[in-house]
Amino acid sequence: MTDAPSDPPTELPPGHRSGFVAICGRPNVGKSTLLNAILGEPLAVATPHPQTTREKLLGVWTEHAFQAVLVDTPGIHRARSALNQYMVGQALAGARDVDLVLLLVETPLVRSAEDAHAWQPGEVALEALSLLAELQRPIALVMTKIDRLRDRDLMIPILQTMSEAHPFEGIVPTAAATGEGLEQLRSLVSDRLPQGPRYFDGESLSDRPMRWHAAELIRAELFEHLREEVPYSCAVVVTAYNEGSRVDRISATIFVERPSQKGLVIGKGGRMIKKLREGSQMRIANLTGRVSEVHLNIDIAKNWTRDPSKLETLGYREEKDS
Ligand SMILES: Nc1nc2c(ncn2[C@@H]2O[C@H](COP(=O)(O)OP(=O)(O)OP(=O)(O)O)[C@@H](O)[C@H]2O)c(=O)[nH]1
Ligand SMILES: [Mg+2]
Repeated sequence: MTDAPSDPPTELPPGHRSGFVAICGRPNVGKSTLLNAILGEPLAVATPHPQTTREKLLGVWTEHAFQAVLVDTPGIHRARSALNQYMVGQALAGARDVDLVLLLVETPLVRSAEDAHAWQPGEVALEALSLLAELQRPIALVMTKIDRLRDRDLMIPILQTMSEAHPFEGIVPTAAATGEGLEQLRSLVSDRLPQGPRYFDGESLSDRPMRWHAAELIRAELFEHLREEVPYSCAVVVTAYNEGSRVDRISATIFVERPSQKGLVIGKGGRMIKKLREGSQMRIANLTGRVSEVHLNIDIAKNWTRDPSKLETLGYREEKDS
């Protein structure tokens, strides 16, 4: 993970800090939401469904005194299919060689002091922690979604239990939804970055091209409108992205695994595909600030989630250097 520093050091204040910070944890704990809350932009797709994020994404957090390159990662879980194994591989690749790993753990919804004292992290969370610990990078614990806990005193025994699981660099309770804890997280991150120049210019927000983000935003629409396994069986490939002065024109193909899913994506009288197209246009416009016109095709890539060579054709490729 090395990019040539792009700003002349003279423009930066003395003692400027910079580095990579991975955002890791089980699926659905709020990793992408936290990245978006820190950056103040809907850069990473976040949905109520676990295993939304499939690939790592760099989100560049630039302040005067530091630049933290945040790495949003897929949830670490027990993976069976080729797609799920790719996702966990992406998560661990995202945490390799970083300056700090943020391990996100969802605040349990305990209702009494007794429950809070008895609470233990789940097996999958502990497995995620041990996989990350093997990378031998410093790990800080970020408890997420504390806004859902009515009695904040119940947090004390929970933090005590978590602090016994690993010698964390720090522990911060947060709620990306309300902004709680983000200032404390900012201090924790900036204090732990080494001194150094910026990796990206101050204007960059993401390492991914707009066509990648467009495909992600179309996937977000699939998660919003389609049920059960259907969004998990979909891959989106942007085949053309023409950026105009006022309107961006985007063509994309949605690949499903089975012919029956094609009918669900099109919907009765084409109503679903119309809804997906309109929603995608709104989401893309929201990120770019320009009007977007989306054209969607649908195709079948039979059982692609289980076939490593089809994953590659659909763009899910391991980078050579990670
Ligand atoms: N109440 C509350 N909900 C939150 C908060 N942060 C995230 N969520 C919700 O938790 C769900 C999952 O959020 P994501 O950001 O997609 O979680 P993730 O860890 O990126 O999930 P994967 O990519 O699937 O691993 C969404 O419905 C979010 O709105 C929070 O601070 N408070
Ligand atoms: Mg995510």
